Amino acid sequence: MLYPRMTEKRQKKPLDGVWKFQLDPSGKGAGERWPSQGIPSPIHMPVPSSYNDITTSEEIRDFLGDVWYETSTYVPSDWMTERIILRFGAVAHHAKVWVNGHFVTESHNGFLPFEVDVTAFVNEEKMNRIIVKVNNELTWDMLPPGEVIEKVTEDGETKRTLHQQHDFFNYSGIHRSVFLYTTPQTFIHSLKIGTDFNGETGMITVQSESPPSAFVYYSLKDDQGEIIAERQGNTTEIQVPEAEAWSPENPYLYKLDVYLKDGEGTILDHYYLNVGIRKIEVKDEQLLLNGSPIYLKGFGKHEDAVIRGKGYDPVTNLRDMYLMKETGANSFRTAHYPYAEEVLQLADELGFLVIDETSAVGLLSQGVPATGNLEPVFSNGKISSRLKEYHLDTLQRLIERDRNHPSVIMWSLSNEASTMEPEAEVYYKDLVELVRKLDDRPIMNVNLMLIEPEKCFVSKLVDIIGLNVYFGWYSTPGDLKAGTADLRNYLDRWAKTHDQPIVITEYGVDTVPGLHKVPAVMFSEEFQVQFLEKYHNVFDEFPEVVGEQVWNFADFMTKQDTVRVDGNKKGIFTRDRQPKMAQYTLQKRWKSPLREGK
Ligand code: BDP
Repeated sequence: MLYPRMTEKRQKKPLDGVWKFQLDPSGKGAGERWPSQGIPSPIHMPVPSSYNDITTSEEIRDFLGDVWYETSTYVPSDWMTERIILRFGAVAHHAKVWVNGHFVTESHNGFLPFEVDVTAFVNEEKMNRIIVKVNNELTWDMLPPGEVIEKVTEDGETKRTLHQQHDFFNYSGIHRSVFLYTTPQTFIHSLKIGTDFNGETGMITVQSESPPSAFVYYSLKDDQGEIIAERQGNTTEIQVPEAEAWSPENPYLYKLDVYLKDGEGTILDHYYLNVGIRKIEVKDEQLLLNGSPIYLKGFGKHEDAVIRGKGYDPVTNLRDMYLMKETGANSFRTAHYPYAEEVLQLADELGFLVIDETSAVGLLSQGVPATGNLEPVFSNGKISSRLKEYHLDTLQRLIERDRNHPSVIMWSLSNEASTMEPEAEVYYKDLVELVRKLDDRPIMNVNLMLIEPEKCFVSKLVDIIGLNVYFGWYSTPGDLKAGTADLRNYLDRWAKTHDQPIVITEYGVDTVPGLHKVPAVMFSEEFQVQFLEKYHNVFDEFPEVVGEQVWNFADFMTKQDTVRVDGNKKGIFTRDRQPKMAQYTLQKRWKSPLREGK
């Protein structure tokens, strides 16, 4: 799906701002005709943002169920000859949309964009009313999975709570920008860019999907706007001699203008894209960027910020990127769901290598308290064919959305699933097969530290192994000597049983900023520093380890729990993006040359 862009043939109007908002605890909105008559007793709510932390109401923060949003806008008269599209960057988790009382579309994916052609429903001379019903309940037919539990309290009230499997707050609402945009009637439907680099020459392949009645023209320009090549046809190849390869140190972007013309040469449509020429491969237990080994240094992140929750926020995003650069990071993982498209645009421009993850987090049953065992989820039917369809659909849409970003270097299928269950193998085989059909980037799957390398049914299917490790924290708490010995042993077993390179996708400890202790104890800043230093020494013993991403970039909000003090505190930065002591530990390591190849 193409990101909306303004050109001389396309217009766009953001609908971001303050919308009307109302909770609907009894689900009466549709029955009372809110979609056609407007929502009756609204309060003000910003878009994009999570709604949870904006007001002082506990009811709104913890709300589970339907809420309604409403806005109104005029549409310029000169749009009336065009296709008019309404597009949402993401709404968590379910959305139904009405325009001027007409139901136009729905979505059930909280982290991916959706859009609908509303040309037939907009008025030229009157205000247009857009109404969105948002629901934030999770089920085991979707990702991330979850369950609403109903309990009748002593005073006869039904209390509904969300049982979720993942460690981040269930922020809800219209999370990303909303646009009205136009395309001409004859328009470029999709574009797929592939690049290759042999050390000198760059190769760009372009495939466009456009109506057969029109002709496609491409113009490739360097970053000064000088034309390098011009081509024609739905599918084409462009060789770029002495190409500037894209990398974190030199995120050089070419610009590709794409025109659709009629038989007379009149321009019908125009779209453009940034193109980074780069080659990413997994070879001989190494990760190669443009032919040379690359070591990933960086973070697992979250889209999470004070007040706006998971709402798209360019201010926080840029602060994060500058802090990551300053720390010496060259990469991050979009844990545990697809991030806003604008984040990937920044990663292209600023030079970050991105592990792009689906929202498959929590495909792992929690422990059974009586036995301490993990209850299966693949083999007992909890993971249904519907959930698998949803996972496949998410992967396909993620790849179609993000495949043109040079920053995206691999796809992560899931985080910490029950891959020790034999039934997981068939499930993941189908995911892998789909990805291979759609794209040639390496595939990763991220493992929980309870997964035994000898008994994992999925790792053999992927190109690169992600490991989340917390020895000395969740096991042998506070004992870093035992923790690092366990880590060494664990990595050794992975290295012996698998041929693929390993990225440490999570390692870290909760740390209260300002808590200092000598000797170090858990939760102190000293403990976080020592944990990182000791882990790094172990990583350096393993040539198979081709990357380290600390959990987490910043502190983030979780549900209320006995093991969380106002959220997860494993951040290297606080939630308001100020450094803890450990930032200097990372900066020292990541800004100096690591051992050969790292
Ligand atoms: C890992 C999860 C991550 C959690 C982290 C933690 O992948 O989402 O936040 O543990 O416990 O298991 O901090």
